[in-house]
Amino acid sequence: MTDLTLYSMPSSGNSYKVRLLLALLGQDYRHVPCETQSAELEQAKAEGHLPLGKLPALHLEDGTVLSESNAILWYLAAGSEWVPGDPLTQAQMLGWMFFEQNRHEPVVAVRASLNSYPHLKDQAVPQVMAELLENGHALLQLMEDHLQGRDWFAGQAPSLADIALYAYTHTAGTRGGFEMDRFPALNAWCARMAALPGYVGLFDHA
Ligand SMILES: N[C@@H](CCC(=O)N[C@@H](CS)C(=O)NCC(=O)O)C(=O)O
Repeated sequence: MTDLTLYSMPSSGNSYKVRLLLALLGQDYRHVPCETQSAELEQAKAEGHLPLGKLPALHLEDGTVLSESNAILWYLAAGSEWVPGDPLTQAQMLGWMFFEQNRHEPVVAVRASLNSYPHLKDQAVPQVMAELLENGHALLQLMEDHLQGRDWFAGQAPSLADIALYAYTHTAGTRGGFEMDRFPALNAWCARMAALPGYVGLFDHA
């Protein structure tokens, strides 16, 4: 994997997951930033660089394009320490990655988007924001409960589950307005993630 091009949205957690894994793996890549509402994003769509119309999209050396953030993580991490070796822990990791896309992202990330992107302000009506807040707190509590007595989401070491869940959890307070003081185990886990060798933050990219 020497010639990788990543189309990613700088402010998006789904895109950040991939940038974070690439950094943790020490893997070089060409970055094409396409922020929301930007000419670059429209151009990437018009030129066919985003087959599913969404970011992130990873272009491989042979021209193959991979979509869906968690599928891209799976491809990049194959054979690395980021995928547990035994099938049970691997299935637990995948379970948290599906949870992230099916339940966490549609609530935690959506509230952050409504809160922080000016073009979505019209949708950020009080009832919607209140429901997302309540539902998000319940999801974060599930994660908090799971982390009692354990450092990582699946198995004894950090895995793709941690990267997938970290992307939108670490900004749930600052961008989403969630009350993160309620979740000490989650906050400690976020600190462990940020201390990993090679870690980059959401906006630490070319
Ligand atoms: N399930 C997809 C979600 C991708 C997605 O919704 N990307 C958004 C940014 S978070 C996007 O490309 N938005 C630009 C647009 O819809 O025009 C993934 O995990 O990759």
